[in-house]
Amino acid sequence: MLETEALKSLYEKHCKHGFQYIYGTAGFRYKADVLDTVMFTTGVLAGLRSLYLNGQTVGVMVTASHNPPEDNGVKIVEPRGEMLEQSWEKYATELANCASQSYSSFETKLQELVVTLKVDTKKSGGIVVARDSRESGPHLVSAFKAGAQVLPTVKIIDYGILTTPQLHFLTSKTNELPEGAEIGEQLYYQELLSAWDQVTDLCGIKSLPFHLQIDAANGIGGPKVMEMLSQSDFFSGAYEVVNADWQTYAALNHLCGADFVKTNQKLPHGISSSGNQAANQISCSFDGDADRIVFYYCDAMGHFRLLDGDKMATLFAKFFQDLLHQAGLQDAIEMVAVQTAYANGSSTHHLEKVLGATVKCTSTGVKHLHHEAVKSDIGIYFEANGHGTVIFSTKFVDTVNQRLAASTQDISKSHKALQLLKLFTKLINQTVGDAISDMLAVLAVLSILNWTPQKWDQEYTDLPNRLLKVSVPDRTLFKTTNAERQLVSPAGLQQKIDVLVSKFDKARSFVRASGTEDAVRVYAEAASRAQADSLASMVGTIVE
Ligand code: 16G
Ligand code: ZN
Repeated sequence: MLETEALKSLYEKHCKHGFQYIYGTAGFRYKADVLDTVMFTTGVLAGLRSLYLNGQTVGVMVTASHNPPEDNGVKIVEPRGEMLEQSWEKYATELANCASQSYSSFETKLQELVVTLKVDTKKSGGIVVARDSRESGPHLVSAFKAGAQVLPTVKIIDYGILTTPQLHFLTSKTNELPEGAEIGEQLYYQELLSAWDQVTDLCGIKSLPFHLQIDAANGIGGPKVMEMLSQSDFFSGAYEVVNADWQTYAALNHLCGADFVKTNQKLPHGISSSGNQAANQISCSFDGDADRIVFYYCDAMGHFRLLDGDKMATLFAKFFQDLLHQAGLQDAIEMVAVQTAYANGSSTHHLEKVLGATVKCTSTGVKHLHHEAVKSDIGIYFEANGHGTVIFSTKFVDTVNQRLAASTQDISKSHKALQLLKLFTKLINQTVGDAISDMLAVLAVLSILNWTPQKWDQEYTDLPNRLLKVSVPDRTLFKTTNAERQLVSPAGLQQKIDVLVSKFDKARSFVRASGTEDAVRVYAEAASRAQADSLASMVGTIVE
């Protein structure tokens, strides 16, 4: 570790005083101009995490996802590509707030962490870092690197601009592949495209059954998906990317992108309803850092129809369930679908009652869903907003490999099902929700099932729902239980919500504090649009 004088000089160059930080749902996320200090301390903390994990490489992503262009943020990624171990969020918050107070407070906290965590600062470690396309990115990455220099034995690789899932993927590959292996963006494209080619070859799919429109939210997903698809003969002429203006900073997430489409339940800027009415047209929107995706189309009347995270979860559940049956693995392999309270009641009903799948509900935020999903052999997790993926256990991979080795009937249905199961473990980025990889996986499933967007949509009908954002004096007073479905504080509020809910048909409503904005969110669903709207507004009024 650096000597006091060098440490102090770096600190003084990068840290400012007075701001209070919290490591939230997806890391630190604020207006970019207050982030210098926390970037610096996150550099230190990422280094400590790597040393604590015996020198394994940790990842760091500088992004504020779907937030407006003036925001930014940072999050730490574990060596296998998962979100930072929860017990360390506290250390990240404490170190940032001490640095925000004074140099001596920062130094004391740093020494304390080194001792408490028994970190040997002479050993070597590694960090890979990347940023999304925001204007503040380069400056914040420099502050981060300055922090990482506090532990000079920790080596940093800067990948420049990447999507969030690419950074997760490369972090995991850095730890998995032998030293000297060529690791970079290209590896990501090759793995996905090679899985895609094998899936389509196996299933005799020669071309995409629809024309595909991709709304890239004017974020980093645009150039990355174009880079990948330009390397594929299969996709040649089959797609078009709109809102790909990632170098106009102010355009990021503006009137476009997954969050805009999901929240407003309408087409983004740049995509028109006329082109979307054809049965062979499907569109999708990424968010600003391309870790979320939603699909949509327009029906014959020109009405916008959303195919969100819930629809993706049910699509994958049906697909994998069928494959497990065809492969004779339905009893050997356990599958679970993980949702949050925001999942539409109809999707949960469809999963449980129609598909007979096991459904679990967790708090909002990928780390919670991921944590639950890893407990199963196939864990399908999606937030309604389009953030999610499918993860497969080691037992699953071993079982499929063993059965494949024992299966000699190359042309049988069960052999093909086993091959497909194996290929989907490669087509899907299991480290985190990934717009690009999820897009390929959905397109593959629709092509294999020979489903149009309409057919996919008709699997079940969403209950009308409404999401409201309510400003309150202190959102920290809103505490929940039962996977955020019930309030325990403020006292008595849940009872009032229950009374309102009982007045409507098929109704459900819950209230939780946002983890990314200074507000409280109210969700309501009911049998009709009018009922969902009234319930949301009534609950909104008693929350204020
Ligand atoms: C973050 C989460 C996202 C979640 C959202 C909820 C990650 C990587 N991202 O963006 O999954 O849906 O927060 O926001 O976990 P809210 O707490 O403001 O409602
Ligand atoms: Zn995102």
